Amino acid sequence: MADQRGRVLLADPRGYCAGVDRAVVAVERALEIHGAPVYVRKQIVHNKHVVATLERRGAVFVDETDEVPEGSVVVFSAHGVSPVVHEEAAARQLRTIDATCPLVTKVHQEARRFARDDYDILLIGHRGHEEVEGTAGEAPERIQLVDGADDVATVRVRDPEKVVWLSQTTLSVDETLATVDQLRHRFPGLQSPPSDDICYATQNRQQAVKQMAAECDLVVVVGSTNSSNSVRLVEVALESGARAAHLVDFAAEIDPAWLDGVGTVGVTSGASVPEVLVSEVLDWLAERGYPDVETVKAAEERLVFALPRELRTDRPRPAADPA
Ligand code: 0K2
Ligand code: SF4
Repeated sequence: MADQRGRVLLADPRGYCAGVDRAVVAVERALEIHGAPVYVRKQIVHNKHVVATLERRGAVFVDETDEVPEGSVVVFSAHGVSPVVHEEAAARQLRTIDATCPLVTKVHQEARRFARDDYDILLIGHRGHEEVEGTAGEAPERIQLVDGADDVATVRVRDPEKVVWLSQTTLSVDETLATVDQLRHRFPGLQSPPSDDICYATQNRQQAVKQMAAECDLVVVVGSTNSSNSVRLVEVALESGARAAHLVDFAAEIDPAWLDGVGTVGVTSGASVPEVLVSEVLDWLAERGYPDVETVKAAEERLVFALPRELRTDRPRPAADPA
């Protein structure tokens, strides 16, 4: 038990975004309508607790559609899938529910449009991330992935006047702008996407962390290690002046030694993180001498997406389920 009385700065917004809420509710609704098992291709969102909770309710997570018995119900995750995955599912007569976030679908549409107009597309994102695989699959012959400085240096285009950059939705805003600058140095005619590909939720969560980081001796980010947007919050905290920052899935993963000499702790969570996990972190901190919580507000979020059309009924949406 720490003997000092410290304070907590709590980022707002944090946690569930509109696309994650929709995707989690989609699996819950599919279970209500169709009964268990409902198959889900990949993790519906990148959060251990959400996946474990849905598994207990009867969701079965698989890596690929060929693991789903013919004719079964399968939900596609919030991160999106390439057209090939839709084709594979149709070939196996799977009943698909597409929980791709509409803001990811928007990037897919941009990719299709620029490919149709014969552009070379430089997709900034993390190699191997499901969202990038889905987006790149829209036009594999036109899209090249840019993941870091090596790719910036080696990427080749057919016509430097006909090249556009797009991005993954959950990147660091500042790092992406730096990458675009480097790309534009090589290709001055590089065009930008018609609207931001890094989504509102990613931007707002990073902004809230930036606002509080300089005051924080420690920032605790709640999120899973495979959650791109959550990992970015740790990086943003450190770049913005926090003395230390750590990612944890659960309060029990916090090392009490991290509190040594700490007066102010920042707390936030990634877009795939249910609020119950943040509450547990706040309780853990209160028990150790950090009972005072001040909110640091960066933006108001009111966006709500309709459920995937395969699940729409006249019934109103239930309030966000913390899973
Ligand atoms: O941040 P990631 O893209 O790895 O994904 P999650 O942690 O599942 O967050 C939700 C974003 C889903 C799509 O953009
Ligand atoms: Fe959609 Fe952004 Fe949430 Fe991803 S992080 S699901 S793009 S709102």
